[in-house]
Order: sequence, then C-alpha cells, then structure tokens
Amino acid sequence: MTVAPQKDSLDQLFEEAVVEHAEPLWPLLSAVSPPFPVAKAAPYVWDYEKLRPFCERAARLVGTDLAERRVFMLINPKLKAPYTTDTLYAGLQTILPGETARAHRHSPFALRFIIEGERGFTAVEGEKVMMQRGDMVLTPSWEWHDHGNEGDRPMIWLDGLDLPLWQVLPSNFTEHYANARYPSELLNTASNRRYPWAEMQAKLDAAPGAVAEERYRMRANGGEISATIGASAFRFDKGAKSAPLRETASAVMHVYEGSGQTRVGDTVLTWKQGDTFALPAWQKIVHENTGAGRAYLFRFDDRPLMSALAALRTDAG
Ligand code: 1HN
Repeated sequence: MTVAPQKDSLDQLFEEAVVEHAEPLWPLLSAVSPPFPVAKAAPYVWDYEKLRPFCERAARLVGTDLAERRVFMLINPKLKAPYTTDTLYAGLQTILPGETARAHRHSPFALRFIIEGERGFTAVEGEKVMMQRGDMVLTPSWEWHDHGNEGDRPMIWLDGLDLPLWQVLPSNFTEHYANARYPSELLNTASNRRYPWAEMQAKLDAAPGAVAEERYRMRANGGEISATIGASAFRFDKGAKSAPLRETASAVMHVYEGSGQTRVGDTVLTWKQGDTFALPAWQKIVHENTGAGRAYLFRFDDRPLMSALAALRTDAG
C-alpha cells in the first residue's frame, strides 16, 4: 500500500496526470481559445524573378516521368510544407512542350492561374480545356485530371489547393489512372472549369472606380468556385489604394500585371508582375498601386470554407 503524500502540489499533480495522457486545460485556455484569431502564417512575397530560374532548372534536371507534378511549393516562412497560409497551399508548376503530367484524382480542390505560356491544357474528367496567360482553370475534388503542353515554350502556372485542410481531415484520397492520359475531348465552348483572362479583364475594366474587385462565379450556378476556395481578380488604377480590410479568410495573391505594395498590419510587401504573396487572416490589409500604369491581381482565398463554418468575419474599420 502506498502512503498518500503529505503535501500535494499542482506540479506534482500535472506530472502524474501527464503520464496518464491527461493535461490541465486552465493554463492553456487563452492559447487554445484566444480572444482574437492569431494566424500562424506570416505575410510574405515570392519573387518570380528569383523562382522562375528554379522552374527552368528543375525542368532541365527532371522529367514529368519522374516528377508526376514538377512543382515548387511556396512555403510560408513561419510554417512548413504544404502551408502557404494557415489554410491555403500555392505552388509554381512547370510543364515543357510535349510533356504530360499524368492523370490522377484526389480529394483536394485545385485551381490553376496561368503565369506564362500558351497552348497548355488541362483535361478534367474528359473535358480538355486550353490554357494561356491569365486564365483560371479548375480541377474540382475527385475529378480525373492530367496536364500537357502543345505549345513551343514552357508553361508555368500557379497552383492553388486547399491542401492544408486535408492535413487535419483524415479523408485525403488519391487515385492514379492506369494510363498517363485520361480520355478527353477538346471543349471549344465556354466551360464551367475554365475562366479566360480576357473575360475577367473586360468585367474589371467595365466596373466603376479606381479599384475594382470581381469575384469568379461558377458558370453553371453563379456560386463560388468550390466549397473551400474562392477567387477574385482586381484592378487598381495608377496611384489607387484599396480601403482597409481585415477578415478571417486568408488569401494568396498573384500579380498579373503592374507593381505596387500591400500593407499587412505593420509589414509592407512590395510586388511586381509574376510575384505571389501570402496574406494571413485577421490583419489589416491595404493594397496600393505604386507603378506607372494599371495593376491587375489575381487572388484565391478560403472565404467559402469560412462561410460554410459560419466563421467568415470582415472588418472594414
Ligand atoms: C496536384 O494534383 C497538382 O494536378 C498540383 O497539377 C499540385 C499538390 C499536392 C497534391 C496534388 C496537379 C498538387 C497536386
């Protein structure tokens, strides 16, 4: 029989409890349940002039036979792969003329925003859609997809996925197709999975004001492009500055054209064409076009996910 200790203490209690895999909540309560959201991700810009040569070198060093997706992940400096923000993943994918990124399907939703190249394609669930600079192409959850390049220059695009979410939801499946290509036919009419830049820019240019934001809407039903990830494009006229906004959604932005800076809390991100930057949740964000002409930016974010969880809050103050 053991003798009960003469004097008990919290330290002693914690020590004994942890052995039984029980830990006290009260010292951690404000960390697990903070008064306001604290994103783990930092604001950060990936410089395309520095990263583009890496894409070229990777394309010389490894083929799509060995690299099923030849991608440089854009990893947030405060996090590790596959986190670009707390909830979003972004990467730069390269595919050379004649190459195939073989067919597979998976639980995560993916979008592509084309940075350079033409006559690339993505075949999604049998529908082959062509891709050129500025186009956004969707690869919905669990749809077969492969990519190719029928042009004569490399294609480089930004991938956007809800991959971080699938690190916590234990329901992430991937299946490989038996052949490199899933049978597909070229679609020449408007697709629910392809959103050409020309169409988006026309909308932005027709919108009033020095700053315009247009949400990408599913052609089929006018809704967000997925249950988790949504996307917008922006026009900022020369010298224009956006109204401050703080929201619980995080975002990845990509510069289609122009240059400027984005203030994220106390951090200033400076950007130009081709650059991609991470905007963590719940920090005051102000964009400014400091360049010589108009600026156009693409953005994807987790607003649909946050809305679905009744967790989307915005603060324009
Ligand atoms: C994926 O399937 C693609 O299909 C790109 O191009 C990036 C990152 C993680 C998991 C799957 C693609 C990906 C990916």
